[in-house]
Amino acid sequence: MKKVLVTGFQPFGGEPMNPAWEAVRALPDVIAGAEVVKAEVPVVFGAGFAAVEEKIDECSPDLVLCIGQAGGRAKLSPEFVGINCADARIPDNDGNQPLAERIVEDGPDAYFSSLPVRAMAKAMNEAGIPAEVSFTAGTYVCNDMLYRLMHCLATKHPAVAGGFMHVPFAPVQATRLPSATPSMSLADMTAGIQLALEVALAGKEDTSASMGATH
Ligand code: PCA
Repeated sequence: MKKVLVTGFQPFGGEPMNPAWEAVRALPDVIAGAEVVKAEVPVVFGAGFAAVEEKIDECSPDLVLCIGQAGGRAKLSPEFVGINCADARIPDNDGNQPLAERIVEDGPDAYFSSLPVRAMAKAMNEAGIPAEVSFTAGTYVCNDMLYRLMHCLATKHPAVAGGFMHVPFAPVQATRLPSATPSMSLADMTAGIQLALEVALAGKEDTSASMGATH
C-alpha cells in the first residue's frame, strides 16, 4: 500500500486556528488506495521541517504534501517553487525572525515541487473548488518548509515526491477581518486537498492548459 504524509501548520500570527491543519485533520485515512498519515507541525523556521523529516523517517512515505495558510489568497494554491531565502515580516512561534538569510548556505537557489501542480489545480477547478498554481510560496515558514523538504528529498529520498499547497483563511477567521477578505470553507479545503492528492498520486502533470501569469 502506498503511503502519503500530509502535514498542516499550527496557528500563528495571533490567529485562533490554522485552517491548514483543520483541513488536513479531516482527510480520510485512505485516499486512492494510499494510506494517509497526518501531522500537525510548528510554525518555526527549521524546526517545522525537522518535525516533517522525523515523520518521513518514521513512516517512509511515497509522497509528502505540506499545507499552510496564506491569509488573503482566495484560492487553494499548489506551490511551484521554494526559494533559498528566509525573510520574515513577523517572528515565528519561537521568536525567530531571519532577515534575508539563505536557508541552506550551500544549497541551490531554488527547488521546484516534484508534484504535478498544474494538474492538481486543474482537477480542483473542474470540481468547483477554486485553485491556481502559485509561483511564490513567500519568504516565511511555508517557503522554508517547501525548500527544506525538496532539499531533503533531493539529497536523501530521490524516489519520494513532495510539494506544498497554501489554503485561504477559513470563514471563521474572515468574520473579524475587513469585508473584502477572501475565505474558503474547511470542507472545500479538505475536498480540494483530497483531489490534489489523488492527482499527485497518479503523478501525471498536465501542460495543456495555461496556468501561468501575465506579470
Ligand atoms: N502559513 C505561513 C507559515 C505557517 C502557515 O500556515 C506561511 O505561509 O509562511
